[in-house]
Amino acid sequence: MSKALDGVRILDFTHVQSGPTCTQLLAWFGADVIKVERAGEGDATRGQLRDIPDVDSLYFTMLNHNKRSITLDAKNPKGKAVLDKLIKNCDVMVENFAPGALDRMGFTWERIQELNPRMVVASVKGFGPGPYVDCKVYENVAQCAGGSASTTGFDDGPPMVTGAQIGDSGTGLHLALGIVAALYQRNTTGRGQKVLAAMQDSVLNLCRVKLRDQQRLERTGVMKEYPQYPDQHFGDAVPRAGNASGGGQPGSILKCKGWETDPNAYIYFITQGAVWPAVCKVIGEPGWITDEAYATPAARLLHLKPIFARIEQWTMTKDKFEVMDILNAYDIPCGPILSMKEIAEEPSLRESGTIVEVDHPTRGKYLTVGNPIKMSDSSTEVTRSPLLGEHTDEVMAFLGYGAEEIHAMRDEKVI
Ligand code: CAO
Repeated sequence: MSKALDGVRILDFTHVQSGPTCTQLLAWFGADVIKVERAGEGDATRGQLRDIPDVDSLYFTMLNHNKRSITLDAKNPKGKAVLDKLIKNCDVMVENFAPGALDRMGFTWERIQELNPRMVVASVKGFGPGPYVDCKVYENVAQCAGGSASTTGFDDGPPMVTGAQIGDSGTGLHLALGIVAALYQRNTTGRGQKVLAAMQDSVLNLCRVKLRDQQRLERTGVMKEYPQYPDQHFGDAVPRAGNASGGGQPGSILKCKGWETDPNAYIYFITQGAVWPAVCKVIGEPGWITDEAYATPAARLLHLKPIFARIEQWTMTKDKFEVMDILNAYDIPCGPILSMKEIAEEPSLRESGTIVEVDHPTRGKYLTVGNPIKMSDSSTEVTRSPLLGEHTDEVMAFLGYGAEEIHAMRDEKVI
């Protein structure tokens, strides 16, 4: 079977998480991704959070599948000459160095265009143009600067970061879309272009509904589906909403049987208007179907806390999977809180290729998250991440270097 991005060659100058997520996706869609790493050291994540001594970490392996790796000192003149050739032979360069690093290496946009006017140059940076443009940024900084932390957590607690890596992997996803769009536009213009995904912007895009709420709050002074309503005061900025859905269908995380000892014995329960009568019947409150205080969504907004407390009395009598089975029979939207252990062991996720077991020559077998995007005409086979410089010789040979030159450059630590 062919792949969506067959024939696209990527110069992958990325490291850590944000850039590598992007190029891994492109590799899963069939692009030939050549990861360029510093000779001797490689991507810093190879050695970070190691669980086995001297073996590439899971941090690295889980972000760099289906790629080739070459080592190169991009600050050495001979290394720069190799990069020139790579630029001429690739369609896309993806990088997430600190601001200005690529220019300092001598690879400005103008220089890259001179070498290959068709090249798409895609960058992740912490911030777009503005006061923080020169800052180095990691995941949680982006979550804080993009509006996520101020709107996550509970009203009586501090701002909170989330486990989902919306700053890094979220930005990598945005960048991948920009690259594919730029390649599509190149079909008509014949030109490459610069593509920028700033981590602050990507987080904010994922927090779009909170900017919606900011404006609703400014207009009306109150947000009736937030837990602060009706008893507490609203300030001038969107407050943290705990586990409230914050959307048009009120929801909450409720305890299930076993919550005293199992930190994940909970379910997310949504009281969608259309199934309110079913909710009332299931929890044993049929009178609430017609009771004026509960009968309409607007009336219920005044009583969400006691409503969820009553529903929780019911969910606490069942385990989360029993609750799920019972509610699904009535089309009541709900979701069990799944631990990573439960997810790793879930057979359906293995069958769909969302969780994949990969074999690695020095690590052995490990689990990873496969391609979350499934395509009917471009399947994904997840292959292990490359060892440092594993493909240097073959890529150098492809660029026209002979065995002796490769040997000499290795002796000089250029590659
Ligand atoms: N050969 C020679 N030099 C190389 C090289 C190579 N193959 N690869 C990298 N380098 C050099 C860079 O040119 C840079 O040199 P200068 O400082 O002289 O310009 C140096 O290595 C360090 O690069 P860096 O500043 O990008 O790396 P860092 O570890 O100091 O910072 C990070 C890391 C992530 C904070 C920074 O790269 C950054 O802000 N990136 C943009 C935002 C981003 O992607 N953040 C997400 C990271 S994932 O959590």
